Amino acid sequence: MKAKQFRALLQRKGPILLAGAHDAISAKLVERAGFDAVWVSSFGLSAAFKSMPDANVLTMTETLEISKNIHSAVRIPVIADCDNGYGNAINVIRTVTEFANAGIAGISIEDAAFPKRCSLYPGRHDLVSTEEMSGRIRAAKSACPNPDFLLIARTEALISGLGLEEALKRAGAYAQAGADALLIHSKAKSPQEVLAFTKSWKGKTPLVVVPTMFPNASAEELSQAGFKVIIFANHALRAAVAGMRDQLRLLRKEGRAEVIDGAIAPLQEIYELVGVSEFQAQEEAFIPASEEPVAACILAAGFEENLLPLIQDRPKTMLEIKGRSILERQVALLRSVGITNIHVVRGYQGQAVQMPGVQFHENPLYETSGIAASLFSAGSALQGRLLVLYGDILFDRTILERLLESTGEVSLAVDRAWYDLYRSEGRSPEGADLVEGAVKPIQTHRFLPSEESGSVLKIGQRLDKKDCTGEFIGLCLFSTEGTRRLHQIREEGMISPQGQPYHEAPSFSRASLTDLLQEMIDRKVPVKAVEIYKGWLEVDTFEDYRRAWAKL
Ligand code: SPV
Ligand code: MG
Repeated sequence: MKAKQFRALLQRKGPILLAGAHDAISAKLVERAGFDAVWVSSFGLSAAFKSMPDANVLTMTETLEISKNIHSAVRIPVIADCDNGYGNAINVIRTVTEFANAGIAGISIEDAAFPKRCSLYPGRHDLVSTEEMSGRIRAAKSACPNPDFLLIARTEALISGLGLEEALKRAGAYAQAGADALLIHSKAKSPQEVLAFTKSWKGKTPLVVVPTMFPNASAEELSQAGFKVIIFANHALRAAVAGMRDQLRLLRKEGRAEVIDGAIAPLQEIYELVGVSEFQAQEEAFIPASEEPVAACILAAGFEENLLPLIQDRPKTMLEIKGRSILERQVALLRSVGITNIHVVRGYQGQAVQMPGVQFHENPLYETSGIAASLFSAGSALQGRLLVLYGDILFDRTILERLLESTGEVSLAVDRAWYDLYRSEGRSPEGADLVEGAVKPIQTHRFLPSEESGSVLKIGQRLDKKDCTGEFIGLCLFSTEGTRRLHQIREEGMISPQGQPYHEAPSFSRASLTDLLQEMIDRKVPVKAVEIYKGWLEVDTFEDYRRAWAKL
């Protein structure tokens, strides 16, 4: 396909411009700069891949591997520099077959003897005979599995000082042997030598030039003179070396990365080049969100005066409803969706909280601290994907399943029914954790949870109800990144001055979960609302407890 693409370029008017690449990312930049095709430069590969001279030190298979990487990274055709074909006609047969089968558009082989030395190096440049090279070309053409594959025959006659006549003679013989294009290489300091060649050349085979040593010659000028393909062979490599050399020196000297920030590609550019957004879309499409195990932390330390004497000898979470405590019901539900790493934070009447197979943490300061402090009592158990829930709520399994499917950094189960209650009856449950969402719901008598979860703008108990869109039910999921941010807030909160209000709390140590969530929102951590409609209850009062009995 790419071989055909290159053939089409040959039919187009004007020159075909190639730039050399030494790896996949430099090839991508060649493509983005608008070049027609990529030149896989043996000079560039030897330097970048091995930091060795361009002297047949890279094997055919090494060159093939890198050429394949480059080919996969770009949509434009790739022409690989295969030196002298790595040996005689038999080696050339294998080379051409492998490169053509790999989808490379074409290769160049030169008449330098094996092992070759880079054309630009001073010193001797031995060539094989015209007959030997013609045999290699015939072998390549007869063995090539793709008729569109381009075989560039390159003569080093000018490089080795054999002169114009020899260059013309060899070029003619190579065209005769079946070459699809002829590269006339020169290391003269001016384009005169190659221009003299085109003046005398009478053949029809397209000509290729590499203007490294005569950089003042423009593509336009070379094209006018008769060159169809112009290869800027090593400029990307040299640009990269100059950039790395200068910025590394400066970085070493200053010891602070900021000093070179303006001179290096932003991370976003690298992400974009390597396709991070496609990668994320694939992750979302093909990797189940639940693959990373979820830990759960049940916050059951608090004391609720309203519920005395019911909770005289046990905390709320141990209240029995039809023979099973709230905690037992929660743990059974969590296990039913595969969550087995379960932590419970105890405080008030802690000794009464018992449950096989869960891990306990203590908040001895439950009387004077907030829910956030209870959460942080679980310490290093707060790791990876983390579900956090109040110890006094009961909820439907589907709510839990929907929350676990959410891919946000922080996802809250938010009951939309609150909105309908408030709008129609002007009522809001005492002490409800209110949520202001980015998307205002429409009040209707029917409801279908939105597949998309909207952002949470504000959360707290003292928000203006007119702006609120739902109630946080006390069940939320943190992604691994969300949990990391939670720890960051904890560390910073611990060293913040005491006695200063923290969102709605009088201080950080008395903060509730909603204060932590508001802090996350303020820090631009994406907090999403997973919309639900009823299907849960909280046991905060006698009335709640009575209702729980009636409902279950
Ligand atoms: C290359 O880029 O590897 C070439 C061109 O073959 S030159 O380095 O000028 O020989
Ligand atoms: Mg080369």
